Amino acid sequence: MATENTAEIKKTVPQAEDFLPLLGTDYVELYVGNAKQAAFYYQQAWGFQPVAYSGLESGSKDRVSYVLQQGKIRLVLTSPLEPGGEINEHINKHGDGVKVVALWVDDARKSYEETTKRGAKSYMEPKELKDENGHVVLSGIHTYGETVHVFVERKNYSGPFLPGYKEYKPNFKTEDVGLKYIDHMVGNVGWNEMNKWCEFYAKVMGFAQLVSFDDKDISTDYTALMSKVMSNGNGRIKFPINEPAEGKKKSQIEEYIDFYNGAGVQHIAVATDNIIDTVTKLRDRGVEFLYVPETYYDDVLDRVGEIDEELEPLKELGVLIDRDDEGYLLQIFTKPVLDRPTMFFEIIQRKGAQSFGKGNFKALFEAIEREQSLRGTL
Ligand code: TYF
Ligand code: FE
Repeated sequence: MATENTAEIKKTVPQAEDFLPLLGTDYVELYVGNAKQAAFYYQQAWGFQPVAYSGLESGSKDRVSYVLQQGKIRLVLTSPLEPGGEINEHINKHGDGVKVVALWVDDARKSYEETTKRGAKSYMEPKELKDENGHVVLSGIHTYGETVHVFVERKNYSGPFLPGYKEYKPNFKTEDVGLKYIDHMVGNVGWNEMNKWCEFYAKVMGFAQLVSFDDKDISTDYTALMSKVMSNGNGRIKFPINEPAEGKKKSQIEEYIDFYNGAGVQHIAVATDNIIDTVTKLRDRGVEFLYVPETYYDDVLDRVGEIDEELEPLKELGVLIDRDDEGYLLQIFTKPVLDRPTMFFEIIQRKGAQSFGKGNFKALFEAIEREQSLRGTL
């Protein structure tokens, strides 16, 4: 599951050798209350394709998981089949949310050793799983909140997902919507914890901060937050980290932390190479996006200059545009995809730009503020 995005990474600290080479994001696993219906949602609304299943029929007595895929993006939706236990506790505390950000590696044993010896807290000691399709090695470490990273070594495996899973073939299919890979995944952490978690990614995982052209330190009239972007050595994995900041109004990050009951994954940014087509399809299938006032488009081209796309469809959909010294990007954000105002998605199309849309923060945060206001949480 490699990402395509291997842009040159500007680092604050030059690095000698990458002790944790990452091939890409392997999968993202959500713990949810009803995996069957979540799987239906991600297939019907988001165009993910069925890949694999583990549950009663495959010999799993205590949990069920559906594996879906679109482009290189693999989602795993897991629910408990019994009361009690780690999954129920996670759902009770956080609602539905991301438990595992799995990273594809060549050597899961070495990944575990290199990170735990640098201070990572163990989640799963290296273990080998086998079936008729070969074997995989998995290991895992804790990160912010109750989120974990699982290292997946699958070079000796040819099955649909992992041992224990069988092929999942429901008798309905949806067209995909052109999603290609995970561009970045953002973590919200508690007050004054951003630097601690950036240091974790630097020290324990060998990541470096992307240069500060995109640092966010937003504490004006609108949403107050701070953010830094950490990236691994080859640039395939990018993890912005946000913390709340004191502002005139309640930070959207604080709202998240309140409802999630702690740190966790805030948004998953998925890349497309035709944002107009992708967002049109998503919207037609019922995915809800943040509303941007039409006035945003009055002077946007003065700010970003010429773009390949027509402005009218971008305006109609509410797609935001930003430029940096390498090119431009198009991005749009969904409303939270859960009842709690916690996780949402970003759809992004990069046309050279490797930044995160700094020029859109004001418009974006004002749109989020309008939603917070409707919820009475501003
Ligand atoms: O990932 C990013 O940095 C952008 C912008 O709460 C952003 O998508 C930053 C903070 C936030 C929502 C979006
Ligand atoms: Fe983002």
